[in-house]
Amino acid sequence: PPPTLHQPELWSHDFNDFISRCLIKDFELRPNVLDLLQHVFIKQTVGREKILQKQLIELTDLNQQIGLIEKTRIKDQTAVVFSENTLDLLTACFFLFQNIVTEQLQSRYSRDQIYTYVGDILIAVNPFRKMEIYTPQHTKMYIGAKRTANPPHIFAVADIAYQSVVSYNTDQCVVISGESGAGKTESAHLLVQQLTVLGKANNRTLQEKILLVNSLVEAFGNACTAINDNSSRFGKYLEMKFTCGGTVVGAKICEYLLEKSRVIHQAVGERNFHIFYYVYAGLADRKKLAHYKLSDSKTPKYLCNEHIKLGPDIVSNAFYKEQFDAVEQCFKVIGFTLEELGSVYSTLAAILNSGDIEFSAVASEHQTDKSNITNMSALENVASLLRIRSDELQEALTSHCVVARGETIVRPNTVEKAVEVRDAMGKALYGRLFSWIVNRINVLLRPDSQLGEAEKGLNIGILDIFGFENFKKNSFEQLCINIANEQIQFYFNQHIFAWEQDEYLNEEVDARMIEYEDNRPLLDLFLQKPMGMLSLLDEESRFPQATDQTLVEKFEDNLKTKSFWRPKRVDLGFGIHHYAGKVIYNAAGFLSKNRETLPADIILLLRSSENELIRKLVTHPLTKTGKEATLLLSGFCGVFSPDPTNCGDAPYHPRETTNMKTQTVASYFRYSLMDLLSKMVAGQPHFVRCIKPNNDRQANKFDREKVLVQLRYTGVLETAKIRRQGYSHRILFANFIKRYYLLAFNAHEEPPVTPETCAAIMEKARLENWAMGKTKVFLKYYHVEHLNLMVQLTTQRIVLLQACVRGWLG
Ligand code: AOV
Ligand code: MG
Repeated sequence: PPPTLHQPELWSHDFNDFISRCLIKDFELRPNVLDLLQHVFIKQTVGREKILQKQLIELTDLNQQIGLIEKTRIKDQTAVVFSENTLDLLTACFFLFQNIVTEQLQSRYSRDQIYTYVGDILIAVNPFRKMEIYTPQHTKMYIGAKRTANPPHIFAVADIAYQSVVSYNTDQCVVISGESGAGKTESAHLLVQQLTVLGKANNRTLQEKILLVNSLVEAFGNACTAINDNSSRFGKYLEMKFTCGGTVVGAKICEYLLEKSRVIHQAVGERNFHIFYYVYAGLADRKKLAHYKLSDSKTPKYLCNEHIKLGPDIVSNAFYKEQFDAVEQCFKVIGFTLEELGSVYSTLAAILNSGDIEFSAVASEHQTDKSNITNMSALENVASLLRIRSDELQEALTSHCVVARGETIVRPNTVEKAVEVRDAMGKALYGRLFSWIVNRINVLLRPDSQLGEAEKGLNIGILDIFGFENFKKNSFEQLCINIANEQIQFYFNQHIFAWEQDEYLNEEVDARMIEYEDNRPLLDLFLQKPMGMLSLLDEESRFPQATDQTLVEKFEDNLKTKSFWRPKRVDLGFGIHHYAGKVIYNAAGFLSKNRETLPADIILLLRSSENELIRKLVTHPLTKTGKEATLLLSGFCGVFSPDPTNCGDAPYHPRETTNMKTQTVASYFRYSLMDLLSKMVAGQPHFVRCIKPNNDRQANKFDREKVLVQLRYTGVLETAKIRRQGYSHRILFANFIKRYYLLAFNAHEEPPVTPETCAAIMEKARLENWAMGKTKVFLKYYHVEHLNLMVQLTTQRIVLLQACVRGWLG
């Protein structure tokens, strides 16, 4: 019997499935109501009463229907429901739908069921505590199991992706999304954990290495923010490589948009990248601080920030020491040499020391402010760690070259300018070190060159980026992070809604189009050329006289949309209405962050280092393939060469320092997004939507409002709808007939491959509500269930008959 709304226990497995069954099988009238509810829910009604009123009138017996629902569900909102007023009715609908979904998630959450399927999407509500659901027994339970055989789980997603790789030999990709702190990174770890088991890495070391990769990269790319103690400050696409037979043979990481500015500055209550603290404490523990020119009494400036005094806390922190040992162990297992490790530590120590270089102003004869280094010891430390000459470093920090009428003139740097150069060096060194580590890992985990192309060809990619952020103060970094999330949301929409509907159009199937919140206009607002926000930013970055103020004014003059506004009384402020909510940004520092120029003198100097790693960081493209090299270079070296492709080995010329045609962070960002997308589009996607149940990182606390907002903006509710209304199974005529012809024809018959044959089968099976395309039959999941059951029965009957006949004859 079909379930009813009174049986919440039946909701547990897949509440979307439940809703569809209730609404389609039980009460014929209900889909209309649900449509309306979702419409109301998505559009938020107010201001559109007229249109909705018309739709309401079109629905027959509406009051009766609402009444029906009222009796079964909305107990405490009776008054609203029975009002004659349309808007009140709609409000009631709104409450109803919100109740159904959030109640469901909440009741599951309270029973420690953090996972729920909505259609083929997995919703994961962050438990904020250790769960006993990732044990080896669980791992086993989900291997090759039918989805309905076990409770929803992240391991099941790993399994589906894996089974698809093996059965269809096509690339797969798992897209994990959710706001900051929702649990994306944890989910990514769990997926890798399950996939290494599934991939039966016959070589245990490879399995171990792949498992360690995440921890290693995250030590360098994650940091404590106001929202999440282990917040990803870069985007990570981890590809696990499989043979056609399903054995894991290697892995590869692509990293995106590391938030380098964190090296030199952290917002209130936030910290630098984890690795700095680990190394500082770890080296102190091994009495090696002096060797790396660090001191435990004087905390490096880049690690203290005005608002938190970390001081000696760092060196005595047992957790940091442990983590240092763990990171070192990761490095070693993955295959880094001791020499490389030493260079990594030196580079990190050099960055920390560089933050302590200070400048003071001295008047020069030309009345331009000159700067002097006031603490030469810090300068000496940096030079010795980087294995470069300290006098040259001093020169590169305090002066720059300009070319005028063919002559090279040395100009002094103001204190402000010198500080900028110093910080730019720290950021660049860290960013390049990070990329070098990632690239080294990729080389070490590359599939064996002995394997044939076909043997190392299949990928399961796992995308884990920084989540949507909305802090008290939001800067350029938040804008980039949020645009990236906007792009992922767009991809989700395309996949779930747009492409599915395209298929209906192509096959000329009459399916109702689902309305969804299309964030395309917003992406255009950011990415369009030449009038999008990033283009405007780049344009302004090219004017030496531009300021952050002129930039915001430029935005205001050119971005004429409701999604952009200037809040009153906020200097340099502008607001964006993102898919996930409204964010107020502060444009202070946008231009300099976007230009991010590292003077050529510094590059030249670093290229003269006696340390091989330092030289590598500034000389060669880090990856070999053409496109990747171009991407990396456009981000790294573009400053020196307007044509990024000839950068790596091209002879360097200091004259190019004054060339304003620089590659900016914004343009690098744009390339990276495109690159990421091209990877995602190449595989079949699986979606994991992480939900944060409260803002306090507390276990067992379910803030309904908070969850509801996330469900709304991620489009989960619309997904439920398209999964219900859409045809989840689309089968080519030939395949359909081959599988089901027994239901309408004799076993020895060979019916022609035509739509008529398919229709005959469906009619014989007494099924309705299916659709016929030009090449495929479009079915709902319950049609397939029914057809399979019938085929099973028919086959049994035939076998029985044959047995009887054999009995008679024999
Ligand atoms: P994020 O990746 O989505 O944020 P994380 O994966 O770092 O979020 O999760 C934040 C914290 O939530 C973790 O440090 C854990 O304490 C907890 N957590 C998440 N998932 C689980 C789970 N399945 N079991 C137990 N605890 C969990 V960001 O990277 O900030 O967007 O940029
Ligand atoms: Mg993360």
